[in-house]
Amino acid sequence: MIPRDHPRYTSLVTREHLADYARLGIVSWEGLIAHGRGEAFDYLLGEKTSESARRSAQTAAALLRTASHPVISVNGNTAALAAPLIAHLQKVSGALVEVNLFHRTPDRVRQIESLLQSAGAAVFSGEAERLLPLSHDRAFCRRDGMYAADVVLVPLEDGDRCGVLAAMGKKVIAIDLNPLSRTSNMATLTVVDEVTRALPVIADACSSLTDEECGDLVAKLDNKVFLKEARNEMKARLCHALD
Ligand code: PTJ
Repeated sequence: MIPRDHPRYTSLVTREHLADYARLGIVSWEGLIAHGRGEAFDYLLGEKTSESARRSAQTAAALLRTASHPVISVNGNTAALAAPLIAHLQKVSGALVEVNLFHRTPDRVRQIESLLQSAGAAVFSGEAERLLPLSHDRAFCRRDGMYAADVVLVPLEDGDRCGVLAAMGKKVIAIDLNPLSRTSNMATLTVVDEVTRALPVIADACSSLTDEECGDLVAKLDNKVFLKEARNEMKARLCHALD
């Protein structure tokens, strides 16, 4: 239905894909709204990975590589957009993959776990308990999974769980196109990039960085600088467009 020569072909195909997954119940209806917000910020980034985002993605790899118990948290949008990329990142980082949902139902958890498994991920599943101090269902996680993690990667998140995980002493890596969001500002490190562009950069760096490079990147980590660079990137593009 979508003509290949449409100037917004990729964006339209992605929207259709997410709408299909929403009809299946994997993506929540609210997830479609979240995607639209992401698209607006991506427009301001020129829909490409900035130099600053590349460095933050490499730093994310360094955090995963130096972690003793890294966990990748997956929600409906991330599974629909990037299940094979999550499976690959798991292989090169050794992280656990655990489903954690805001709009949580047993059916959605099962569907998302099985989508990840068919993409090649080994999903850490089993009985989840209400372990995080949150009044909504993102509180559910596994005692030996996210609850015990020292580093948690949270693509496309809303801010309160990020704050809670950080307050528990965990290092939180967010992937979020919005450098102003609560998540971006509460995370230990934010990769301001589209999730399907960010994950391969993180995975490549997991494979290629030396231990020394990982140590240097972690020592230099300053999330405020990464966020400022992302805001400046957007500001420059906006000013250029308005000139
Ligand atoms: O599957 P569930 O039930 O766990 O629900 C997941 C959603 C996404 C609905 C839930 O986490 C949510 O409401 O998220 P928010 O609060 O809308 O935050 C999502 C953030 O991700 C926003 O800051 C968006 O700008 C950003 N975002 C959206 N799409 C992308 C993105 N960031 C990176 N890549 C994207 N493709």
